[in-house]
Amino acid sequence: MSSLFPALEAGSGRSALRFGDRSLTYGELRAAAGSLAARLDGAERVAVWATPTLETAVAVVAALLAGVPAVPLNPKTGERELTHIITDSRPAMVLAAPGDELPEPLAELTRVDVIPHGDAPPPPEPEDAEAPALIVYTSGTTGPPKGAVLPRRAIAATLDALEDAWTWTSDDVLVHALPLFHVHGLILGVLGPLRRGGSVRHLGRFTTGGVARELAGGGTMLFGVPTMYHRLAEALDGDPQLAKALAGARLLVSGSAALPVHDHERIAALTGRRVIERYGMTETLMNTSVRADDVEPRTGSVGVPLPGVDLRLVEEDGTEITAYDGETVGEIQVRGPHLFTGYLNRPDATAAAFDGDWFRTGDVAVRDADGSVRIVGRKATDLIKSGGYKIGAGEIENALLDHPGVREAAVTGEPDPDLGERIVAWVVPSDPAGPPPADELADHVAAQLAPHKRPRTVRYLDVLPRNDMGKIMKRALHG
Ligand code: MCA
Ligand code: AMP
Repeated sequence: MSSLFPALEAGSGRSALRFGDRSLTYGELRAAAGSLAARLDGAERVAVWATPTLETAVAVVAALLAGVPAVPLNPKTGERELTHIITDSRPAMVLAAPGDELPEPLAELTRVDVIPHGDAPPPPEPEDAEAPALIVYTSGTTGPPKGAVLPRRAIAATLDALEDAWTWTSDDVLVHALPLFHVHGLILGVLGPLRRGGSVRHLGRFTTGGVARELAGGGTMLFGVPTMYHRLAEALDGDPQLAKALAGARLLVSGSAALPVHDHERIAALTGRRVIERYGMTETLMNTSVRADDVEPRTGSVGVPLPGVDLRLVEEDGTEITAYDGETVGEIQVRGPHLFTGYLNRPDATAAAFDGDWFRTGDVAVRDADGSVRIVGRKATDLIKSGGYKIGAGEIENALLDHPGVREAAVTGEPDPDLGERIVAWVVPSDPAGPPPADELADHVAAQLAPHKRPRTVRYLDVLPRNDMGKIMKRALHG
């Protein structure tokens, strides 16, 4: 397979990465990643302490150049989840910025400090397109997160399909503030601009002021989750500078969850620009997108299948739906070169995720006459999307049940104007006279799993509603 990053080979003086006031040109990135790649030689797999920094970008590029699969770690992951990821993926080393404090579950790993400069040319990139490049952990309905193994072929295929859909070029300057341990922020947000030979400006942390500043200062594209666009829509009313900055962008792209129509419309009304949506998944990378050259407004649509992506809708019994009528609802299944190869150490889960060579997304949609897709829901009620993060109800229930003050627990998602869905914990306390305070339960989940998985609301019950089989009836909880 040819190089993932042709622009790195040339190593020009053009800007590649900027995080706050630190930046690297293609030449500097080539030298820094080349030097680090030499230090990874022979490692079977490495973990990357994925803070929103230049070091994370250099570490991931170095691992890709060295042909060593990288596991990006959320630095806020709690002890229970981090232990699971390390035990499951068994990295030989952890790459981190000098001075970063690493928690106990990483203590046994060889630490490699990432220095964002160097002097070595990169090694020749691996030829094998199927070789694993990244392992990204993603939640399911039950149990701990699974590691999706993403080959080089999938990364190249998805980024090249987006080049076509978005007329993405080396002149584009991408602005974003997404975390670097998921597909959206890392593959689209960092590897995307690098594959095109363009540049990325990462804000470190999302603020509406930071977005306005970077878009006004040369940014051409913005990637965000709906929560970020919601916050931009809220801020727009009294902020003409922000409106001007958004209006000047070439492309505003939202993904990871549905962007509500209300936010689409507020942004369009106040900036004259339409946000476009694309639809993807950790296991599939990007499946569909509204195209940049589409002249129709596509509010509520995730657009058409990307080049190379086969997409079908199927009924509950697996029968393919042939209608393009905007109303027949079915599960989205996809196949193509953009798919992962499987879940690490989980052949059972991998087999269950496929119907032949079609990947079952679990997302439910309708298709319009022009082939564009509208997502209307999700098969599993036990998956929650909050702030663009996918969260399994089961993993939070298990963490809550570990708390001595909790006898029984059920977790659901409730609509939330900012987060899309908010995590609600329904708890039967061990001692009804002294239930554990909501803050304590939120802190407990944040420490074990991750802060974004903490319940935002806790409701106390005497018993959980159960059916004759003893199964919790989650639908009855909201009644
Ligand atoms: C709060 N914090 C706590 C606690 N409470 N820490 C410990 N214990 C607690 N009890 C901390 C948090 O760590 C965080 O710290 C800060 O308080 C605020 O946390 P939170 O309220 O959770 O954050 P937020 O302000 O609501 O964040 C909104 C957000 C975020 C910025 C939009 O949700 C976000 O970055 N979402 C992006 C998700 C994403 O990238 N998804 C892609 C996956 P601090 O302030 O230090 O941070 S989906 C994907 O990849 C597919 C392929 C796709 O289609 O894209
Ligand atoms: P993740 O597993 O974290 O990669 O999240 C993938 C899921 O995010 C998909 O299965 C969808 O449910 C959801 N998703 C991603 N993009 C969109 C979008 N534009 N509209 C609606 N849902 C989306």
